[in-house]
Amino acid sequence: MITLLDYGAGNVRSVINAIEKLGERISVAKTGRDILDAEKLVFPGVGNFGSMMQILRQKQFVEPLLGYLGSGRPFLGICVGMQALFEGSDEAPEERGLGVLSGRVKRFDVALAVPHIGWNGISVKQPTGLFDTLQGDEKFYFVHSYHAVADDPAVVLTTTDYGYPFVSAVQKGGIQGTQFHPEKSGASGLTLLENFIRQDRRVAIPSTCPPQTRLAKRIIACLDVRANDRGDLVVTKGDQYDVREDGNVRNLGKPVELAGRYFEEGADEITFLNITGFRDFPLEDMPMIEVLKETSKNVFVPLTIGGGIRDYTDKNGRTYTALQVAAEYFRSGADKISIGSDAVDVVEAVLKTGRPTGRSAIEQISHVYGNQAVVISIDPRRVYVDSPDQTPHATIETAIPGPKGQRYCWFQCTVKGGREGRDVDAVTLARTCERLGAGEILLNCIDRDGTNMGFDIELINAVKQSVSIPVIASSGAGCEAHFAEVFEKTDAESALAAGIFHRREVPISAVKAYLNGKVEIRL
Ligand code: 1PR
Repeated sequence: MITLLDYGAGNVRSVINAIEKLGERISVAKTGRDILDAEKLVFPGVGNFGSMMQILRQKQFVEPLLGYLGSGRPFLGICVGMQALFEGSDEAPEERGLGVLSGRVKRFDVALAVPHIGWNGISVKQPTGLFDTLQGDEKFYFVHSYHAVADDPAVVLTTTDYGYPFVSAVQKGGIQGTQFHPEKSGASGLTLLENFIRQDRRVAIPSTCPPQTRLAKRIIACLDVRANDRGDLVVTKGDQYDVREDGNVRNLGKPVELAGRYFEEGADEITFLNITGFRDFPLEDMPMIEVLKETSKNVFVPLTIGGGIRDYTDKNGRTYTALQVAAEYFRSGADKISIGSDAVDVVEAVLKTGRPTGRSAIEQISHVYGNQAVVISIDPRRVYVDSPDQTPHATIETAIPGPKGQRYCWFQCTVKGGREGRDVDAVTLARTCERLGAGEILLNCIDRDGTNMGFDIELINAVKQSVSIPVIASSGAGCEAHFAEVFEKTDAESALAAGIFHRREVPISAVKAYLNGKVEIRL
């Protein structure tokens, strides 16, 4: 029996699902007594270090936790749950950590995108049962802006490189912790969790740990989901956002089934976009939540969900906040939420008044769940001009001239699935959202969507060069070479595709086989 410490933030469902998948029973600790009585305790932490410690104190969990940690029984802290073991964190300098390991948690100080998001390797430094039957060259899923700096090298179980080596797992007696998410790390992560659960594994250093690790470029499968005209929830796919063919919504499959297939085929992440979320409110109409719950039972890579994340008042006058919508998604198995139309409204308001309100969905959700949980989905289209002084927007000189031979363009943000253009450009939107607390940009492109022409390299470079958070290149992938092109010609951290995967034109495994040896990927 595993006891899970749930302090109420983030995606504990994935951890529960992973443990249950391994055939183990799990109970959620409701009181300090439950913690003290646990046989094996798992503490998944997500979000902000300060909020986590405050909630632990409010719930009077700190003393029981310290009691348990002193008992020598098995403990596994995940992500911020591992960071909690240290004395404190620069993320919330006023909050004390548990202090069972000496050292502090610091923000990444690197000339690379922060948060560190994606699949990276580990170098195991001391014998352990956690990696039994693994080779040591596997990659695990990370998503964090802060990392632990341990005073005592003897507690460092693994290091990972991201600009410099950082502590990616710790071990001291029965206490173990991983900065990465085993519950989101596919088959390797499940093996690690099983090794923890069984506690009877061969203690050793895996044979093929790399001396230096590398972050992989991610390949993401995207499922645009909506109800068709018969009311069934289907995965659809547009041509430049038009999802109808002969008057009917294209039906490319069932969301849960398709997500399961992509997990098996090696997708590094799966994104669901509720593309009619701008008019259907997710908490009134629950099928997307069910999709998420069902998917997360069998899919052990990160799940992002977007569509309809905004404040909302229903017909009875009841008001819901974007934070409540996001909370429901996280509870149902999402690791990240993505905000589209609402981000454009917020940025327009910030540009008008010159300052953030602190109350936008981006600010509120990132404050509670951490920046890494907030993705901004941008739906831009090109607007051509003859010269940059014809528009106040950020323009580029383009190698793809406009219909009248125009050599400059800007990338206009749209809302409501491309139906409405706004007076904001994608570069300004991305930069402003980063300032508000977004952790990643999902950069679609209406001009390329569904065309199989390849990614819009100029758009991706324009946005990527203006932010320091990771960028997901999206729209237009038509063959394996397009993925190589986007990683060679831009610094995008990941590439997303839909149509070619849904239509089985190019399997994810073929993309990875093509990239192997050219760019770092997770095989
Ligand atoms: O505005 O917060 O409610 O979120 C709605 C979300 O739904 C946004 O993220 C928006 O991008 C998405 N969306 C709305 N309408 C459509 C549509 O297609 N009619 N889909 C839509 C966006 C674009 C990509 C697509 C790639 C790859 N789809 O996600 O998957 O372009 O496609 P490809 O590889 O076939 O070229 P809100």
